[in-house]
Parts: sequence; C-alpha cells; structure tokens
Amino acid sequence: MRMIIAMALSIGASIANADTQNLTADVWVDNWFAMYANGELVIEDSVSITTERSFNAETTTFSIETPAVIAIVAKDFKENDSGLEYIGKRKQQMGDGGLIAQFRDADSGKIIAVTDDNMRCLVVHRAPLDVSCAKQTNPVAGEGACAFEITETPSDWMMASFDDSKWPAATIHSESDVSPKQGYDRISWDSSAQLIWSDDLVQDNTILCRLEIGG
Ligand SMILES: [Ca+2]
Ligand SMILES: [Ca+2]
Repeated sequence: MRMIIAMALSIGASIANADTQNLTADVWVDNWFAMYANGELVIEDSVSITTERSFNAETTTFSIETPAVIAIVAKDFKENDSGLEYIGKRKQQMGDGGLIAQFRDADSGKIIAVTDDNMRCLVVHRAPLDVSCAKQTNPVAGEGACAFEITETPSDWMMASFDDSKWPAATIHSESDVSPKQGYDRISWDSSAQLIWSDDLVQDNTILCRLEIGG
C-alpha cells in the first residue's frame, strides 16, 4: 500500500512539473493553413483552399506543454498544378502567398512567440517553374513553362521530434510586397510579428513551417 501511495505521489509531481501553457494564436494566411502544436492538429483555416479569394484571420486558444513546436502548412491558392489562378480569364496570374502569426499567453496577453526568420520553412509545391506560363493562352500543368515541382511531405514533419535543421530559414516579406487583405487588419499585430514565406511569394505555393516555443 505504501508503495502505491509513493507511486501516485511521484506521478502527481511529474504532472505538476510539466509546463503547460494556454496560448491564444492569431494566424493570417494567404490563402489557407492548418496548424499543429506538438504534432496535434489545433486549427484548420475555416475557409476552404478551394475558395479562390479566401482571405481571413483565425484566432484560437489552446494549451500546450512547453517547450513546444508549432507547425503550419500554408497554401497559396492555385487552380491546378500549373500554380495559376483565374485560368483563361483576363486576370490569369500566378498568385502569391503570405503568412503571419502571433502567440500570446492566454491569461496575461504577453507575447510568447511570433512568425519571423528564426522559423524554418520547406517548399513542397512550386509552380509554374517558368513565369512565362502565366502569359500562355492555354496553360497546361506539367507542360513546358507550366512544369511544377512537388517535394514529398515527410509524414512526421509536424512532430516536435522532427529534425528540421536542413530546412531553409523563413524569409521575411514586407507588408507592401504581401499586400495582406481581409482579416489582416482585424488583428492588432505585435511589432515583432513578421509576414513570412519562403524566399519566393509567387512561385512557391505550399510551404511547411516550424516554430519553436520555449526550450
Ligand atoms: Ca494567394
Ligand atoms: Ca503562387
């Protein structure tokens, strides 16, 4: 009996030692994202990626054990693997992406983490490989200028244990380059939170990004 009590006490102590934190996240992505915390899905953008013009911010509160890894898959809208949007219309274009997020302590409001170039992002969909594709009258995904490049998404890329040391650093982009649309102005962004993407806002359509909190 004494042993059982001792075990229960030690389990209780280990739970108390884990640093659980309630975070409120603001996330804005052109056009769509899903966010994981320590491998668990926290939120998916409420506006489907199949919506051509989907600009919206999401705010959510969740609890994590720190140190933690936040993983975000971000997608610029594309009509097909050519990477183009408004295909066949006067506005036919490549479209661009953009991502910003901030994480506050849900109780104190203190900023805990933000998107910036300390993050690492891997490009997993790039198209068109030649920008002249956007000028073609009949652009066909995978043909000529409209070739695309898909990089396999590692199955465990969102796990805290995943080694992202070979991924490139995220690139900070200016507000004027991203020209963030609806939803962005609804959030009071901390001055440290940066708009990020890979180094190419236009041709890189899907990126996987990781951010460490604490530790
Ligand atoms: Ca876009
Ligand atoms: Ca694009």
